Amino acid sequence: MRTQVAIIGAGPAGLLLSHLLEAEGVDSVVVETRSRDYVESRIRAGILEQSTVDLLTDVGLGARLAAEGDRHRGIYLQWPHERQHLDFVDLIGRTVTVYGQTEVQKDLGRARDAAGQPIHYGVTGTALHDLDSEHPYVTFTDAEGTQQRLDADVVVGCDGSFGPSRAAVPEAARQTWQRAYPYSWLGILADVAPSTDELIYAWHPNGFALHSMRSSSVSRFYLQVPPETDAGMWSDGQIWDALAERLGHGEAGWQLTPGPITAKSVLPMHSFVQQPMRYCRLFLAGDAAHIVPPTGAKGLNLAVADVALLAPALVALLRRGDPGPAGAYSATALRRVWRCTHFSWWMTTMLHTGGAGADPFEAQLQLSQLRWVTSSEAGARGLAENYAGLPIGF
Ligand code: FAS
Ligand code: PHB
Repeated sequence: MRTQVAIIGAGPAGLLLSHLLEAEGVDSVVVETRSRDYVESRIRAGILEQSTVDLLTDVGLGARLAAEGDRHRGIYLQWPHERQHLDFVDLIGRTVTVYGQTEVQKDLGRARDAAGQPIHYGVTGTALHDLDSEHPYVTFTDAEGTQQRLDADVVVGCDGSFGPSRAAVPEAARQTWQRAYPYSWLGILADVAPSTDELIYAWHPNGFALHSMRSSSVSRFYLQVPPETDAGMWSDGQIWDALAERLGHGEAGWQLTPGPITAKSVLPMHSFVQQPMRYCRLFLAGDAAHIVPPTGAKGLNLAVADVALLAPALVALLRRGDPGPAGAYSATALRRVWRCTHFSWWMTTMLHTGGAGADPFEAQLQLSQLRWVTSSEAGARGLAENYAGLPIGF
């Protein structure tokens, strides 16, 4: 097989990249190790920044998003006896939208079907070759067990944190940074109407909690848990008790409504950045190049921002023979990557407590930061700009 762009990974980065390239007459082939059902059903991100919503809308992927997405003006930050709302519209004139990554994935899949996009699901043994030549190629075994070779002009690694693309960059040519946080998130999905109109990020001495949602009848929650936690260690009753305790803020009249839990999973919290995001004919986008803790709701949005930058760069390279934008891709993308990495670290360290071994000094610093962010317009605007306001070209 031959194509202009070989894309490894059919997550949001890979499928959106193929969509953006095709709109500019550049063809691609996508190879994906999982099944389509798996990719479209795994529960991940839930919040789209306005720049993500605007981009998806501009490229014809906004119909269901407009009909089913839930636009929010802001978020609540909370600590015992205090719940404060940050209104992003008042602060910076931008909003965020609740629309699950599963739905983004389905919209992308349908759009790629309509375009006749070749996507090979269920592949194994993906390997990248001759990336430092003018004729790179990818080999893999397809779902029927046949060895395949895909020749391309460029290869884009959109294969997330466990794919082969990161390591395809020679060690001497890459630099990585990582930080493991001393806690994880226990994420649950529940068939119950949210007990809040907008997301609640709650600091609590016993651990952080987040009340998010997926629709008017499905809620999404996260609990800070020790890093080695297994989802099976928590009964439904223990989960609801911990959520009620940490999300309750002592104000009369508010209470958390429990309901049937339909999914539980533990998400480790860590940061990872690999640079450069280009090596010869290989480009990296999305989680393949960077991972952020989800406290700042950045993961999916950062993947979108990467491909929104990479697609025009590849069009310039492959359609107009202009290597400039592709040459600038890594440095430009990394500016936003590090901004989002810092913001995700800032939100994470502000809101996660030390649990049993908590450092009382650290707790006072966190509470002081929360009081400042929710009482100072300058502080609140800083959070709003990072959470909802970074333009695509940042
Ligand atoms: P993805 O990981 O989505 O896609 C990569 C694709 O490459 C996958 O489909 C994978 O199967 C495929 N692949 C891997 N190896 C391959 C190979 N050898 N050959 C072919 N294909 C291969 N972000 C948030 O903002 N909020 C959240 O709450 C949140 N929760 C998350 C929970 C989990 C369990 C995980 C892992 C991530 C979560 N994220 C969250 C981050 C997540 O949303 C990512 O940022 C987003 O999926 C990034 O998209 P991609 O870069 O496309 O990577
Ligand atoms: C989610 O709804 O999955 C979600 C929302 C906000 C976050 C992280 C996850 O910061």
